[in-house]
Amino acid sequence: MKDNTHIVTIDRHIIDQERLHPEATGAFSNLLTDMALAAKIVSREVNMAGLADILGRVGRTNIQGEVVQKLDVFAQEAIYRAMDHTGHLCCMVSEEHEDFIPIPEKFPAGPYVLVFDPLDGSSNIDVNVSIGTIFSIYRKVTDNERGSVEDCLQAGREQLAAGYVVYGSSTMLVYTTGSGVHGFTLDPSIGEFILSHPDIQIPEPPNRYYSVNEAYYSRWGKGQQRFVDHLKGLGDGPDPGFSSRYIGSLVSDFHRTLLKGGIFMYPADTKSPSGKLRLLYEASPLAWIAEEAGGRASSGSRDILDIVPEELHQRTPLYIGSRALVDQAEEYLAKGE
Ligand code: P6P
Repeated sequence: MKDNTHIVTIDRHIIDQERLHPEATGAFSNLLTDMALAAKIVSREVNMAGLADILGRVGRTNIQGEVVQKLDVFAQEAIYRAMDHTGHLCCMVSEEHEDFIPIPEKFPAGPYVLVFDPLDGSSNIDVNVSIGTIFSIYRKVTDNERGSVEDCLQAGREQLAAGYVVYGSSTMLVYTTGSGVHGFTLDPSIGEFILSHPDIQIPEPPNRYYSVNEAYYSRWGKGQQRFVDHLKGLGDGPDPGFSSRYIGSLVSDFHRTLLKGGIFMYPADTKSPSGKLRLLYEASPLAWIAEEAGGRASSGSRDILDIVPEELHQRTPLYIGSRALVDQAEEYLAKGE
């Protein structure tokens, strides 16, 4: 059992991780620290959202006379402003922006690229369901000082860091830089992310959870239908004894899958032939985290991490979680009819 009695902040952990890489300059560590700062800012605002009506802030100007932004716009701005002046990034990609986001000329540029979904699942805020931020860091691949789309269109295997923040009953930041997956819980009383989940591994054998929106059953291919039928005990052989969990918030459904095991699926269907989720800033970061935690992530036919994006907001079907279940999903999909 790991000794969890000592208190490790995320800043300390990032420095300790940096020491595993003698060639590190500290720039990369600063990026992660800045991301943690942005997460604290977003967490404060998300947790106030429930009070927005009471405080008279929704859809009107707030007591400071400021026009209140939608939370996902707020999250976008908070991350952008925490990262744009650091001198470590050459450009960014956000779910909120059609094109890649250059670093303002007034700020120095650096060798890294940040891709992120500032607030995934924000439609769930009104009903107090957890939502999240997903991010990933790459090294630029061109000589273009201020970055280019080419620097952003990299396969997930090229990631240097990947992480997410889940704004739930507590705010957690989970990240990997290739040396395991580590979870930190925000202590708002001291404004610090404290290491609470060191070296996360997807449990084996997994809890028997499957997670998919079954309302789309009629739109799925035969292989997908038969896989879910199997998980429900409607296929051949004995009932495998699964339970269904679907929150409808990717970060929350993934976080549960990471800590408990099972499989999360967002399949392709006749309405969304490439699925709904985005490859660059949703599937790839979570896929690396899943692999680092002993699991797997697939498009249904190939590893998510091997897919080279052709456009910034490219979608992909996603099967992620316990390795054996992702493998099994691929087998059913390959059998098809
Ligand atoms: P559906 C939230 O809108 C989101 O982008 C993800 O967080 C979530 O996994 C998915 O959509 C839910 O989509 O079609 O099941 O409502």
